[in-house]
Amino acid sequence: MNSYKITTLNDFVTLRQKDFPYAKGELSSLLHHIGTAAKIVNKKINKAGLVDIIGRSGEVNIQGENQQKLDVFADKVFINALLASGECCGVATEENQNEIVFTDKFARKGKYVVCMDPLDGSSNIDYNVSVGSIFSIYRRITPRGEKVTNEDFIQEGSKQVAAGYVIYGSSTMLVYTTGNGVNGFTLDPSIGEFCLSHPCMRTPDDGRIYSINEGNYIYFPSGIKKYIKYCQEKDEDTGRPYTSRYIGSLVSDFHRNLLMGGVFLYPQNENAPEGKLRLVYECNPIALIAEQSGGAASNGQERILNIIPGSLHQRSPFYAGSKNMIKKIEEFIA
Ligand code: AHM
Ligand code: MG
Repeated sequence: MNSYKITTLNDFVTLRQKDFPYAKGELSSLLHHIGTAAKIVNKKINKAGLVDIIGRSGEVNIQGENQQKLDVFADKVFINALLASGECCGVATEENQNEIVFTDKFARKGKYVVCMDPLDGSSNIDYNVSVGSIFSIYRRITPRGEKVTNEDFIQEGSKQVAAGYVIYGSSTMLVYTTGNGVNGFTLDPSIGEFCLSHPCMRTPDDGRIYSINEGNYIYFPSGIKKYIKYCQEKDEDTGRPYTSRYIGSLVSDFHRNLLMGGVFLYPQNENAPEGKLRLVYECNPIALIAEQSGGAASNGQERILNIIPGSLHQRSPFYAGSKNMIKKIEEFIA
């Protein structure tokens, strides 16, 4: 093997274009622009703790720009990158009540819409905890050249043509799928490129980690309470008791479990009767990654990717990870 050879994200998406016989490179261009936006957001996140210091000195930040909240910053960076790609005709994000319709004549011809959470878990930033960006790409339903409408953004998750996330952690990674397996790329800061580090990611069928905010225990449905007790029981055959790990940052919790085997749970509870996470731009993209790596994702009753969203910011109970663990959770809920 040639140890000097690296495969960058851009090399990889271009190579993979051949997997789609009719692809003309539009999706590759879109993924390339998402990668660029992620690098800009990454740079800003790395400086998060310095913002006040810089602001106080009065030397930089006279415009007040550094004070901008990071989730608003990330939102703007991703939207601008998607507009610049020329392949995207509209974006829906957690930060905006309604979908953003790109009206210029090039963007209107774009084939794709993107739904995203530009900075998930942003309440963790002040404490130097990992956060993420989550994205989901659909082919538009409305004809090219026209303005996109709400129906383009609320398609069922199984219609996603690509999905992924960026994790801003001890290193920064971009993980994505186009429905043909999952691949992970680590940002090499010295060259400013995402490099293929985790080809063909597979998650174990069984895991030993459960990730849930147990502080909400008394509010959980009884099936979930019983499942938690099951995780804590001793049973040598299944390796129980399991280990509990919960960061409170979906991308980080999911990513760890993807690599190690485990399950992420965010059930409905008395305070959040539909759960907390948003179906369109949090659950669906993570669900596609889960399935494409050999895992599963469910709302407790049915496959996440089969749910037809009623609205952009709809919430859903969410369980994702190792497939036998998801099956077990569904049994407990039933
Ligand atoms: P956000 O979109 O407002 O950042 O919230 C989503 C985050 C997820 O990353 C995480 O899984 C969850 O909220 C944690 O919620 P909780 O603090 O209720 O456990
Ligand atoms: Mg979020």
